[in-house]
Amino acid sequence: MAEDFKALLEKYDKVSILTHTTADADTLGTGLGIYAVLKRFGKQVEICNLDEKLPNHLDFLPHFAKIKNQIDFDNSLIITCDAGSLDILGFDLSLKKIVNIDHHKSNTDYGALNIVNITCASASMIAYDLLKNDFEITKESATCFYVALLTDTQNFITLNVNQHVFTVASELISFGVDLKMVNKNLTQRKSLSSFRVLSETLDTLELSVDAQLASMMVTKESFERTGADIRDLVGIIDQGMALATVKIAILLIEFDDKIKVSLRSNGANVSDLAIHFGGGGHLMASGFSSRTTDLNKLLNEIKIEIQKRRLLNEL
Ligand SMILES: [Mn+2]
Repeated sequence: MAEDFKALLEKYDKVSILTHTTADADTLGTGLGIYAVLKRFGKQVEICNLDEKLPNHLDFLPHFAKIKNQIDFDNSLIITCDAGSLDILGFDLSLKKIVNIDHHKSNTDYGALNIVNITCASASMIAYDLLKNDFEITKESATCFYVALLTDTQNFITLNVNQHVFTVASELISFGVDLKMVNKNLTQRKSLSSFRVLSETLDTLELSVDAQLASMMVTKESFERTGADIRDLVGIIDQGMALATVKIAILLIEFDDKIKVSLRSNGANVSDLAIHFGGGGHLMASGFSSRTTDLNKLLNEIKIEIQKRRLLNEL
């Protein structure tokens, strides 16, 4: 893979690094890490994202301010980060040569080169493995890859964490990552609106199927009352999974024109469940968007599909 990547990179002077919408620390950290590496290597590099608002608390990542919302290069090599499908990037990439760096189970192998490994806990692990032998890894790029890994594993506690994760983390730290600075930025920069929306959303918690299924909702009114936006919802669904009896958690988020759904499980295949509704993701963490505007109707449809697929223990 690394050889194929190098050969492809040699053919291009310019590289456009793309990160997915509803950006998280993995897509941005992976993208910014690759950005730092390739810039140092002498390529012309740009990094792009189509979100209206990026997660501000990640502005400590090197080159964060360089992220822009359009592709300016013609004839550049495209590198996509942590994106299971083209639609979540939002850019028109027809006729473009794409390197697809990802770890989602639902990845559609849309690239000319698909560097997809679903056993990796973050896309940044894959990027680091790809680059470490042929390119110079600096403190800057290591910081980006490390933050992506730390965040995508929820501080090293997701079920895909293994010894390899800690080996990579340790190697990255050896490049001089400032752990105090990273930890402070990741733990002490919450917005007040994120607390308020967490509180309101926990109040909507409903347990069903012998308390194996947890569901919560964020309504448009709740966004208005709390001043929160989608960036403030990170981690809320995991509160549902934290309950002892819960095997699947669902979070429905209401917008004017759609409902976004996040799914989590402790083993059941919610990736295929999300694909069924037009989305995708990981085996135990996935999501989709629906044009339906009725929260309860959609929740019911999901519950029926969970039952059909026997994703929970039979009563
Ligand atoms: Mn990821």
